[in-house]
Amino acid sequence: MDEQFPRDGAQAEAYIALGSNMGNREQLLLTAIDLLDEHPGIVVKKVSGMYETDPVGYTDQPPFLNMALALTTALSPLMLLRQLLAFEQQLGRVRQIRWGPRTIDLDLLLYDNVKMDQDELTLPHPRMMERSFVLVPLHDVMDQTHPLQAEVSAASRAALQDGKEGITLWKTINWRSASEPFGS
Ligand code: GSY
Repeated sequence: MDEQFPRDGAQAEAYIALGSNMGNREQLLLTAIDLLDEHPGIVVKKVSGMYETDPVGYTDQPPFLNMALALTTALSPLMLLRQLLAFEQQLGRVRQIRWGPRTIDLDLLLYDNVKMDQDELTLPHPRMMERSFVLVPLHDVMDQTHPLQAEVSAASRAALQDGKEGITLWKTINWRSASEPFGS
């Protein structure tokens, strides 16, 4: 599929998860958003709140800041993934332990309705529906008509209601195109 991209200027809709728990977490996340939006093949459409979240998995590490973005892109899924990895490197990504602290994580969650399972990339992201730290911010930016919207909405509400997931809204972000729908 990848060779067909970019598809004559057509824009795909994609969702990205961001996380940081090392260094200046807030600045790293905001710089990552700027880098994405400055890329000629990417337009950031919506930016979630910034959530502080208890670490999941390997718990002996500092809390994360997590966010999600909705964007449109002329890049293929693999091109977008590789660009995310390049931005991680540019931001000086550090991760000493596999599930441990990291300066910046940029994960491709969804790309249109693409389903793929390759060594380099699986779509939708295979663990996204199990992770409240992904679902809560994703709910902020997900298009109302997206096929997963109802599921993401229910999971997000449940995670915030019982308070057990350790997710709190840390900051709201005033992104300039925050209210523009995908089509604009
Ligand atoms: O890509 C996931 C990195 N990560 C996170 C995270 O982003 N947030 C929280 N709360 N826990 C995490 N554990 C891992 S690994």
